[in-house]
Amino acid sequence: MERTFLMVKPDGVQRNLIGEIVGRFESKGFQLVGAKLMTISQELAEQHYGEHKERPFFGELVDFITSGPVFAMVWEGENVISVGRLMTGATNPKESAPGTIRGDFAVTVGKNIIHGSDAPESAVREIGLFFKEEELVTYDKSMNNWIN
Ligand code: FUP
Repeated sequence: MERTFLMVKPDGVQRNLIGEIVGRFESKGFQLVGAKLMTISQELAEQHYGEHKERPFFGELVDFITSGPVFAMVWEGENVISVGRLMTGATNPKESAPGTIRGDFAVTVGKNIIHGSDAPESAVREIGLFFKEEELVTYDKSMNNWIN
């Protein structure tokens, strides 16, 4: 089953959007397999955003993502990488459609609430950067009945 890395950025945590974002992915039908509230180190930020190293906004990007706690998650499900990107919306909130997370909650490109892996290779890389294998939980909800 496909997995992706999603992260509520410091602006999303500050604006109390963790529950809203987790709720959208749960309601859609994806399964949470790992999650933690954490502060990103300078080193991890530079690794995570390594592809943007030469871009003029790199310094600001690293400063922002290390400026406060983030909520890092791994989600599992059919096409969760591409569907997760659709639910997240375009990078620039000026272009992200209403109904997407960025379209509904963000205004500026630097502070766009959520990160989501953009391809299978980046999902594997990012999950590996943020989580140890033993922090991810594989479970089948249909195998138990915890409600009754
Ligand atoms: P996304 O995959 O949608 O998060 O977008 P990118 O990987 O292209 O960019 C990563 C982050 O860099 C964005 F979330 C915001 C920031 N960024 C800027 O600040 N300015 C830009 O012109 C492009 C990206």
